[in-house]
Amino acid sequence: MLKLYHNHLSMNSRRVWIALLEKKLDFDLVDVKLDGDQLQPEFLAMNPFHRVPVLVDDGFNVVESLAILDYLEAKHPSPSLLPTNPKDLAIVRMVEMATVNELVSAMNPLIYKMMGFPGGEDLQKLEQAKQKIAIGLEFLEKLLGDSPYFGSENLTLADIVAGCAVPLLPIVDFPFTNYQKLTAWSERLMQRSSWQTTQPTPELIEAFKSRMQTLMEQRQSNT
Ligand SMILES: N[C@@H](CCC(=O)N[C@@H](CS)C(=O)NCC(=O)O)C(=O)O
Repeated sequence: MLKLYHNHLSMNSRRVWIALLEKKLDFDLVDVKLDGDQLQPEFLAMNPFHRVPVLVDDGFNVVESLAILDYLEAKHPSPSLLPTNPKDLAIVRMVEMATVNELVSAMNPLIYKMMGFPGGEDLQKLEQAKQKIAIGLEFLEKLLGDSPYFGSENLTLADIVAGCAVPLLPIVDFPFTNYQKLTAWSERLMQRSSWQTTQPTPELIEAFKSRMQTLMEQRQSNT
């Protein structure tokens, strides 16, 4: 049986969880509490970088969410989440990488502001982040074009990766309704049971915020 070590609030874990559901695979979910479980020797033996997700398949450990998605696709090719046409495949890879390397990193200052972290009110950083997010969204909107999903008539890995980040933007005070194609695409994803099942609840988000705030206060009082 496949085993996914994950955390319900981790966008990286959620990608894999959604892929497992979309492929209708049987798997066990193991919740990893990120205030220490990930530093335990048993977990470090699976992932020395102490991060979720980790997929364990019959004693074989796979770390790094994008590598796990590729592993699942290669091992369980049906239903396919990757197009074969070179241009469409390039679109999928561009969306995956631009989401991870550009968009998600640009979202961090907005997340810090939402969490009330020290430095989270740095207006210059926030403005730069917003500009970078806007560039990312324009890039994605163009790549989506008139297709229902990135590079395909059906769901792809690109939709899963971007679909775990873009729909969170309104939560960090970046509504994207002026990107009409992305808005319709995001609504399409939200209708899928895989997105509904894996959506973090508002209670979980609130609990996370207050845990992070306590941690920041503790850090400040120790300095
Ligand atoms: N590049 C990794 C990033 C994974 C990652 O950053 N996971 C975070 C949660 S979203 C984590 O486990 N953090 C705990 C830690 O760093 O100790 C991937 O895509 O799997």
